[in-house]
Amino acid sequence: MTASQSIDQALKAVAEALKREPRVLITCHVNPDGDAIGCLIALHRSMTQLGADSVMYISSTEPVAPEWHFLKGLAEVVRGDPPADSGTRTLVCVDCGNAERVGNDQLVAEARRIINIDHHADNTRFGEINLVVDGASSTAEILYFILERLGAEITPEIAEALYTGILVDSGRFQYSSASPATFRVAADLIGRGVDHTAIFRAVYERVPLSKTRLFCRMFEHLTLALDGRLAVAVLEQADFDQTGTSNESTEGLVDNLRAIDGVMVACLVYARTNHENEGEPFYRLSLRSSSAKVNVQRIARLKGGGGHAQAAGASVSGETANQIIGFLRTEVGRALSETDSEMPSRGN
Ligand SMILES: [Mn+2]
Repeated sequence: MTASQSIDQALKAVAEALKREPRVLITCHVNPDGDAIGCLIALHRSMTQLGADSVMYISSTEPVAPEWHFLKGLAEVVRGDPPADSGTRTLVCVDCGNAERVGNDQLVAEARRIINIDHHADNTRFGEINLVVDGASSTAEILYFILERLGAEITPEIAEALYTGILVDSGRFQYSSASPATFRVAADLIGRGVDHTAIFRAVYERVPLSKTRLFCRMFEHLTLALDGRLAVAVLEQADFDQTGTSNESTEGLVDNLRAIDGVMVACLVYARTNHENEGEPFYRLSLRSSSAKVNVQRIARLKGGGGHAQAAGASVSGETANQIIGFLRTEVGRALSETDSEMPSRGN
């Protein structure tokens, strides 16, 4: 059986399962990005259209990054405590690599059934039904093919939500995960009324001045190591306080570190502005790699995190920023030397 045949069967199986679900609770990972929220809205609208009783839910209560505020339907998402009748609903997780990322262990433990739709290579297959396509640009791209098989009408609102997920997770169609299928899906969505220029402007060109100031702080605190191949920037609590920002303003910042000429691995280390353990150092690491040969997911996993080969993250408690930088030098150095040894002709 070819990979595409098995993906086709899995898409069909998920669509058939969703058709039979009268009551669903759709959720994604905590601190959601455009792919996660886009999928939440697109699937919710589709299930509602097909007659299901559907609720959208995100366990974290931190404000969603302003980049995603334009998405219609965001205000309908239940935050914090799940609805009282959650135990009677099938839990559908979109863009969520493992059960912990749902952010509510009890909800997962008590779910009557879990359907897991994702594109993270390290997805733990925690559902009863799992559709994980790790080569896909985004969960939104996978969802498009599910909705097609569900027979849902791709309304302009659904198209906009899916397009946003694809746009942001494919790095504006520039990452290697952007395949011919990605472009075909995007073209179809634009044909259905997506105003791609308006979405581009909403996501990338409405940057609050406060975030731009945080952006400047990031470059002020930049450290280059390993012959300029590792870029690390640290944002402390004071940087957020003095610029009037909080963690949601870090969305996309790390990509600007990776963009520096010569950088192969970029990491933004930032203090959590909303964590529960007041006073305890608690950093979030956002890692990016510019080469498929350097796998940052493996590095994130050493700190209990995960993600994709070229985009991953982790949370670290009980370490100083300097200790984290030391860890990154060691591990990125190791990963780079493995890459070097694979390329014996390198050197002139
Ligand atoms: Mn995603």
